[in-house]
Amino acid sequence: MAFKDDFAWGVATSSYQIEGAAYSDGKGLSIWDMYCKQPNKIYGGQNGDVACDHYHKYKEDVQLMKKMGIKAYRFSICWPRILPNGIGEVNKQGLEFYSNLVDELLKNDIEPYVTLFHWDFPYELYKRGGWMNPDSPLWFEEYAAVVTDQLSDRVKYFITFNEPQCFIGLGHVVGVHAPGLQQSVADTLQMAHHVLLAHGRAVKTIRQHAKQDVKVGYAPTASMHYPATNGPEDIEAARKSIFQMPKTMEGNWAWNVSWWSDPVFFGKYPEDGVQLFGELMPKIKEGDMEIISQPLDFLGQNIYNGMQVRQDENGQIEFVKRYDGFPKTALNWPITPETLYWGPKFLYERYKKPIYITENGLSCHDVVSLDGKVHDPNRIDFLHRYLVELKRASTDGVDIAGYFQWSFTDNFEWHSGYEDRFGLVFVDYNTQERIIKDSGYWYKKVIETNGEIL
Ligand code: GCO
Repeated sequence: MAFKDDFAWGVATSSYQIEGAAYSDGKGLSIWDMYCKQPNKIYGGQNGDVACDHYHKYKEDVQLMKKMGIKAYRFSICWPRILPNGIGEVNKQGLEFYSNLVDELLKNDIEPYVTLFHWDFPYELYKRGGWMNPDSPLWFEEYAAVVTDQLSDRVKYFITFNEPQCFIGLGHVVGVHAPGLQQSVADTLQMAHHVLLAHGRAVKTIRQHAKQDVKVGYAPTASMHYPATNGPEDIEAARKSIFQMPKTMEGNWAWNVSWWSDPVFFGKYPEDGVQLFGELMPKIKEGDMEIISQPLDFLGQNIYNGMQVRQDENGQIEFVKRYDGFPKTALNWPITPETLYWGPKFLYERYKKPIYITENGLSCHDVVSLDGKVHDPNRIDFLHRYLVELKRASTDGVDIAGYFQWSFTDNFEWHSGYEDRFGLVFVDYNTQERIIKDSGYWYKKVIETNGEIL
């Protein structure tokens, strides 16, 4: 059997990208609220103030999911919506929103997967140094406890962090995401260490506070390279290329797998990274690595693309140049379905945990056609190709527990604003009307047949 009977066929979103209601019902500010106010940061000067207005339209949205046969919904919680200052006073109305959403999902047989952090960091805590502050792991622990107390009677699946590679790398190294800073390697390594500690503390807290047997995981990202041929040398080169650390500190050091996943699963930083960073290494206190490596139930991994790799004549890793006219998405991301075979395979070999693909998808230039429908054959073709590869991985014995398509609806794509459409559901931002795209109906068939039609 290719996919397990209880395979979690899902869709994913994140709070800032869909909720809107940025200033409603006692919500505090996040760094994304503030970042979007700065000139020339976001495409067209756009922001998430209204986004898909999911905060008000969540019931309608759950009905759309039901219509599409969705079995699992991965969403994130806006930390300052429930703790306006990040710690301390709890905003009841904010909690209620998520509680109602969970009820609505369960009523419609959709399993909620809650991500604690998908980048909308509380502005009040940012003013106190954000992830640079050694107290930040404790802040996150407090937040995790509030969420678990409120939701774990009904929610079984929790994910701590989404893509630390991005909110540290793009937010603090490259500076193209909130808070838009370019900080030193030493500082960002220290922040990363705090994020990892926050992760570990949250895992512990979720288990302590949970009202039922819960499953806890993590959702990093990075490129998933794949071999040029099935020869053992090329396969080994691809494997190495995924887990090696960058050779230099130039550019975005945070864009890698091992720095973020080895500490979590093995309780230690990867040796090549320790060598590379030398005296820039963060301060590691006694007991830190133990906190960071709390046992997890699963690895979530966001996979979009990767490079083709082979071993050259000298036995070195060589990234194969893409041919002219290589397939790409509307955002110019390469289309590399093989990443959904080799990525899970290599990750499973190394970390030995059940894997959820917590995100995978593409942006297309979707339009509403004369017939009132949204025809997106490119998305169907993309998803089909990728899912065939995932199926192959599953058939080959990789323990794959679920797949979440990014994204449920079109939404606020960070610095690209609303220019790029990632949804299975089209959103008209003037009217907030939703239209299920052809790909949404296609995905429904995939789900109904548990992937038989792939
Ligand atoms: C990410 C985030 C999502 C994005 C999606 C498309 O991977 O960057 O998790 O929030 O919207 O990946 O870029």
